[in-house]
Amino acid sequence: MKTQDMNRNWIATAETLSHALPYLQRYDEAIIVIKLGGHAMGSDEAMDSFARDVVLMRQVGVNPVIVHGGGPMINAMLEKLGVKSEFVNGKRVTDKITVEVVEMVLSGLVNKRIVQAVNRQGGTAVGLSGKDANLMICDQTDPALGFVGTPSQMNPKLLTDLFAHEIIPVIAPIGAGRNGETYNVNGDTAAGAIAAALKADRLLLLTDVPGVKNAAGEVVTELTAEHIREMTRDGVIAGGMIPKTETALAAIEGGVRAVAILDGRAPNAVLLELFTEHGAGSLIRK
Ligand code: X2W
Repeated sequence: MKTQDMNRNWIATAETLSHALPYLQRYDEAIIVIKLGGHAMGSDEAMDSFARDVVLMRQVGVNPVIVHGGGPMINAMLEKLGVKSEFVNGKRVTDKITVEVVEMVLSGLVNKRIVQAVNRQGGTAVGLSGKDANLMICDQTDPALGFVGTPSQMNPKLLTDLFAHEIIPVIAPIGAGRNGETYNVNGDTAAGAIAAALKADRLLLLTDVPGVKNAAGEVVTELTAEHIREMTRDGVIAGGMIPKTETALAAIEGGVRAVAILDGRAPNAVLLELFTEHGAGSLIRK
């Protein structure tokens, strides 16, 4: 027997869908680049839920692109292999053996886990790295960091071709060197470069913190590039948030309309950000 009470949830669902209409219209054919950091990749259930949200985006006419990290997964594999690894200013010092492990873990294990999760939800995902179709050509960032690359030439045509076929690209942050080198690229940096090359409508940086916090420790929901510069100068933005806000500023300079920094572990984070009035995390605009 069903009661009216049990129907309340469905009524709320219908109402939510109805309220989403203006947002669905706004994002029709929009290019949304989603950076999924290693720390935001939780259990298989959380991954399935993320994948379902991305497939829903595709279903309603958005062109989603996933760029992933995988720092903790690289650490775990390096440890198993007994290879030591250290970070300088948020970047992994990457020697020859390390770059091989980084490519295996990111382009292999991590990339295919995400591709499979999206496909299991009924989407069509294809896994790539910056090497495919010369998507991301890199130069060495700093000789002291070894095989760490800075994106210097982007060739995003393959991605727009995939959009035309409603295929969801899933991209590992590995860059191609001009002389056949393999470069390890910070995941946020890669996502920013890809979003700028596509002149994306949104870059969503999914991380494990709820957003950019002010001096009182509250998440600021809307900021300009100028606010970010001020808060960095005053030391309010510090530590691990700096690479994220730097990526955000560079992406906006590069032509991305807005960047959101949000907690990828929160349920339906990307849907909340894109399709509701509430939004999620911090939205940064020019
Ligand atoms: C990163 C690439 C992975 C990454 C690394 O080796 O860990 C550099 O540091 P998250 O999960 O997004 O942190 N590359 C140069 O960025 O992963």
